[in-house]
Amino acid sequence: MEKEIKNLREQFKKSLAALKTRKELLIIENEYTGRKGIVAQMLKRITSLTPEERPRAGQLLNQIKKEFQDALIKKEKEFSQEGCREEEYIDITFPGQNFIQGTIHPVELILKATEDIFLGMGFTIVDGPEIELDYYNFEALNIPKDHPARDVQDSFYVTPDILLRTQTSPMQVRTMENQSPPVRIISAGKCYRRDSIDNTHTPMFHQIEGLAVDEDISLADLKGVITEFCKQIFGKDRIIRFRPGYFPFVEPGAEVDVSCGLCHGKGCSSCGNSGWLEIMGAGMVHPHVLEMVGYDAEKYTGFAFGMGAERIAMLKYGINDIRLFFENDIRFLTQFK
Ligand code: 2U9
Repeated sequence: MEKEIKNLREQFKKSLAALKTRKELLIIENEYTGRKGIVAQMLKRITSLTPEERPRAGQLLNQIKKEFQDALIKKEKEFSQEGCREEEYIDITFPGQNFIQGTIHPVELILKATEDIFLGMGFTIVDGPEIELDYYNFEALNIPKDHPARDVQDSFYVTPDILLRTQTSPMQVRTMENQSPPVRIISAGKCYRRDSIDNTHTPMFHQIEGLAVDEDISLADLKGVITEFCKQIFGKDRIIRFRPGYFPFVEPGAEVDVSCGLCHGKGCSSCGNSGWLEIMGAGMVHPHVLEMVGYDAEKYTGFAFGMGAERIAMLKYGINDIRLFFENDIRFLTQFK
């Protein structure tokens, strides 16, 4: 075995001299002095030697292992002094690569924030189909076939009775059909209308609607709930006002404005000098809509409101073109966190 050890020393010297990278050094270290390396295997073979030969072989093998380890440490130090090219070894002290994390879409931020605000006021969230029956989208909301309100919600029809929902109200009707008052629900999601694209219209947009039906619900409840929503979304200093507005499913109906955050009602270029920004439509649920779902309209009253999520996002973040939400420009999208 003595001769074999001598040869091994020569072989190791050659390998060491040919070393160019730290990676190669690790391979050689493993090959010679590793747990399953050449020296370890030779040490195992000692048992096959005569008892006289064993002490000398053991001594030589331990000596050569120490020699190899010292030589490898020396080489490692040389590498450190020279400096290595990055791809040749892994520097575990080097900071890790940044993980690129996505951001939440601004419309989704508004949908989630709104749902949270109304959950906090005791509402529950309902969700439903985007492909709807004409009955739930129009008829049950006081918009029969010949009603002019259908013209302003030009729709994508799948069959004469089925369409892509133009508003999220159908889900509210479906919920009322399956549930007795009290009802406090928020329905939010995608809606579709055959609008020409411009800076405030896209054929798909997101709507958020709320509905509360119970005994003794009044316009004052609606005002309180909308005021709280506006303060949480736009800021504590905001106030709201109601202007009369017509929607077939509510009576009376109102357009709701929030005071301008820049001029606080005085009038500036961002609010068209009016001091107010229109944010939603609202009103007291039409008694006929309540009757259509089987509610006693003498006993129960309700309020409802509806808004475009994109419009709320545009007002909150100062965005002037709705198309930006759907162009997937990462420079735009990553600004919202
Ligand atoms: C039921 C009864 C009544 C929801 C309402 C509005 C007024 C409204 C528009 C705002 C901008 C739609 O996105 S938009 O184009 N909505 O003005 N929505 S009251 O009224 C309901 C809903 C459900 C059963």
